[in-house]
Amino acid sequence: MKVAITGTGFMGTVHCEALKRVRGVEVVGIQGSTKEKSQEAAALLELPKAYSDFAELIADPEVEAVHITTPNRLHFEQASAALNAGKHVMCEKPLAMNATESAELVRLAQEKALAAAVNYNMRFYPLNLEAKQRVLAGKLGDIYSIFGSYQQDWLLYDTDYNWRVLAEEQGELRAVADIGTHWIDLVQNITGKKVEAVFAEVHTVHPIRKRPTGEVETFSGKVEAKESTEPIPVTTDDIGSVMLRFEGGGRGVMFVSQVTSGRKNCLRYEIAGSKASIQWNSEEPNQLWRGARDESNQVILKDPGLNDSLTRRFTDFPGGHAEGFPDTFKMCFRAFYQSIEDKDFGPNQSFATFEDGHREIRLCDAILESHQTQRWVEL
Ligand code: SOE
Repeated sequence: MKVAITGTGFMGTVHCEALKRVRGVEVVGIQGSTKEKSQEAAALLELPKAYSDFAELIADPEVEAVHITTPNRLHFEQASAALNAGKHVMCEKPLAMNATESAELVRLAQEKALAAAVNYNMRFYPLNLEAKQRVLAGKLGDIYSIFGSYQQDWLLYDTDYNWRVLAEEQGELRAVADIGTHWIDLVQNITGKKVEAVFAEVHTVHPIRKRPTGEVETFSGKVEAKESTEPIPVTTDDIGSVMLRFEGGGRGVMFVSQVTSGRKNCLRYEIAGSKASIQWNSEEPNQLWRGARDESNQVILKDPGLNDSLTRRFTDFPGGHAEGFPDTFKMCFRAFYQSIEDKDFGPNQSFATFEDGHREIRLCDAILESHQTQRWVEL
């Protein structure tokens, strides 16, 4: 399977390195915003082809699948063009800028009968798969509550800047859409329960940020000081609080923030059922806490020798050998390319499909509407 990547930022590199670790996949080229950027990235990542632009990439008959890792505003146009050119698509989240676009992508992928995924990679930490299996096997009982958070600190200061802070590049919601959708996708995937209604408030801590003149890579602000800046109005949220109602009656709360000192990339959930509860933290991903009322609590370790069969399919190292962020990409791509090999383009996949990506966008719309109207909004 020959693959090309569009986007040469943080995510382009992560995708390329992960793809090189997936059996049967060959990355043939990359494309950035200019020919020079494509060449620089191709040299750095040791890829044969540096495309001049996206049109050249999708016109390459050798390319069978495209990974989209560009800013959000390009996702719709690029995913549509790639599907129309007969390529399978793995798109970074969010799938598109609004629900009209994402609905159209769902339709197009079905019409073309191609594999179409959104990279909600968090699903592929082995212990999140273990959590899913435990819920499915009824070990938690009926789900009563789902709560947690996703917090980062890379946008803490008003001098922190990246394209994501701009509504025209990221979409109207930022913290909720950029990291909150990971949390919602993850807990929905683990519990099998979809969010039915939301009540939300979002908040912008820094309505004016100091934009450095020139481009700024995601997470790079702390190591690369910029001398010259200009003030820029920001409407996207730094913080979001969302109450959630899940299918089957479960209640939940999600808190997201990109301005929490010391929290680098910290997703936490606690899922409580009638028999037991589980809790997980992405900064210690190889441990899953299990709480029980009538027996001692436990810490379940990532260990293929002890974990469930689904977890084992997506775990490559023995217990005690930590697996983390880059491995989740490898495993997500493994599942994606397996579905292509199996010619299984249906909706029930272990990775997030375009349908899942579309639902996340509808959820963001509902969260924004709830914030604006200060009432519950149903999906
Ligand atoms: C930035 O907040 C970001 O890179 C997200 O866009 C990713 O989806 C998340 O994995 C890490 O943080």
